[in-house]
Amino acid sequence: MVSLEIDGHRVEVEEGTTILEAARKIGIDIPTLCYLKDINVEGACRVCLVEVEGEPGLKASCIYEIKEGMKVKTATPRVIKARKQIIELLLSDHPFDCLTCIANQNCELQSLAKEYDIRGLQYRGERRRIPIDDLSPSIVREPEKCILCRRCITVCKKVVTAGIYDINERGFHSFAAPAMNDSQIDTPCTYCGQCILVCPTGALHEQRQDTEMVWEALADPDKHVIIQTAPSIRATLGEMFGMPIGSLVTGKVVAALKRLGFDKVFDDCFGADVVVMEEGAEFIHRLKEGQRLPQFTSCCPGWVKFAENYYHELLPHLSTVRSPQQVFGALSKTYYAEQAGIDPEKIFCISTMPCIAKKFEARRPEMVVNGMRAVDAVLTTRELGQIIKQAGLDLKNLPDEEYDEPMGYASGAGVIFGAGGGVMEATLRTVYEKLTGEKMKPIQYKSIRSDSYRELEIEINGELLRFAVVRGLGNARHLLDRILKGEVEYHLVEIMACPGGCVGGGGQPIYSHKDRWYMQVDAGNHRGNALFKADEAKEIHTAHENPWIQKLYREYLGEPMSERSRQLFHTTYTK
Ligand code: HC1
Ligand code: SF4
Repeated sequence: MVSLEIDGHRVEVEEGTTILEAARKIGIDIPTLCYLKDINVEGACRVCLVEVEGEPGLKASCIYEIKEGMKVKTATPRVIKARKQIIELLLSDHPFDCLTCIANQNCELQSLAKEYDIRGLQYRGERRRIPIDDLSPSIVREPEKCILCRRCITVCKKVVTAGIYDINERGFHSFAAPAMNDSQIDTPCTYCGQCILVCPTGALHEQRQDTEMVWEALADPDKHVIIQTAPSIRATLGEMFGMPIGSLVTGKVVAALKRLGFDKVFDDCFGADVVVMEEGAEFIHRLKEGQRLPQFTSCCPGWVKFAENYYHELLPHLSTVRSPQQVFGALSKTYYAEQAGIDPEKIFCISTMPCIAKKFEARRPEMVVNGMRAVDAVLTTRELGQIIKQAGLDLKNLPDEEYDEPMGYASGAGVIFGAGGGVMEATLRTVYEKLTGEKMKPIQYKSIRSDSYRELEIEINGELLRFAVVRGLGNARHLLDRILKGEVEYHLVEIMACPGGCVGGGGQPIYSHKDRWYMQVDAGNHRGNALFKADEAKEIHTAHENPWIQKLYREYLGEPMSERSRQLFHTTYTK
């Protein structure tokens, strides 16, 4: 251990700790616009300057390691003046459209300008002029708002392992972007949105065109507007209204959507239950035939795109079942239209998702059903929160209301899809019972819950089956490489692109916190636990026991993987 003094307080920390981390241990939060613990330790923004006794100049505390007996001052007139100067310099090359910026009131640069009482700009002059890239269905880049913190670069490189961004140009003209400043659509970006979660300003955000489409659809008397809510929304939307992380707001979300005027409010977890039926049947079929194993789950569009970009040879191993979002969309324009006696062309199906890649998925040509888009518009959790606010509704004070029939009741299995290991767990509950005739024990399926990587071995009918769950595309790459080298063998693998699963998705509420990504991962655990609690509160925990799913198969689909199911729900990826 090393002992030092920070602002007159003694502190003992491990060797190799930086001043910034040591200060945090005693409750001193040195400002930074670039630091992300273990991920982005670059000293790029220089806002974290401090004075070290006996050392010349000021030191960037996020990269400066402590030494025995060191005396640090984190808030002296010299330090404050230097930090102010750095913030002013950053502002001098910033577009200054704060009032209309997507990050307004959730921007770390704006917060620091306020904290440091910056009232005017001494440095005015030339500004960088770089066009916005808004060509992708999922992500928008506004490079003039880039403050060169490098967080997006390192998260994409180290956590996602896609390496989309780097610094373009030199000196004053620099900004973070794909090589040659290509549009995001011309890169192997997976649209996971993890870079959005760490961007300290409004330089990266989701494509917002769907919000307008939703308002227009709601106002159109010729449209029958229905909405499906993703599993994780119920565990995260409350945060947009000041509720604690992990608040479960299922009934309040329904109440808000009904007040907004949606003709029907349905649960995407119903779609997830259908996916369990189809994917479970597909797995049992592959297991019997010994074909295309391991089977990979395919409900995460970020992972599907990652596989298309980097693991082409594994595409035949992906489950052919579309995601719950798309399965639900397909049912809305066929089964529901038929049941409700509505022309499917008049149905406008909206989904609300914690994910920006879902916007891309909904627009994929593979997702068309009977010549129609299955899902017409996709709102992120953030966009949904905003729409609810625009309608003057305060979510936390709304009563709890119930989803509509016939696609509003889901089993607990459908609900846990949004949590770490949830898709695997939901599938195993049904597959195990179908193969053995017995219920799987909670102790068995709970062991697969994870925010990064977990394995499970179970003997089923005398055969040892191996399962793996992996969250985060960097972790996925590691596992896939091991599978390809023959170092590990599995029968079924769940991959979700975001750390913690959908609860950590790129469309979830963003914290204006100085270490955003870690905050988000932590939040992910609380949110995931809320979904597991929601499962516990349900009477039915398996998709095949959901009476509404039984009715759907009895009256409309026949069996899982029937001809109709295949036509509506199954696809292949060939890119
Ligand atoms: Fe997910 Fe899914 S769980 S992918 O994380 O399979 O986005 O919440 O909606 O489609 O159900 C996301 C969440 C979501 C789908 C389901
Ligand atoms: Fe990288 Fe994901 Fe951002 Fe694309 S969306 S640039 S893959 S972090």
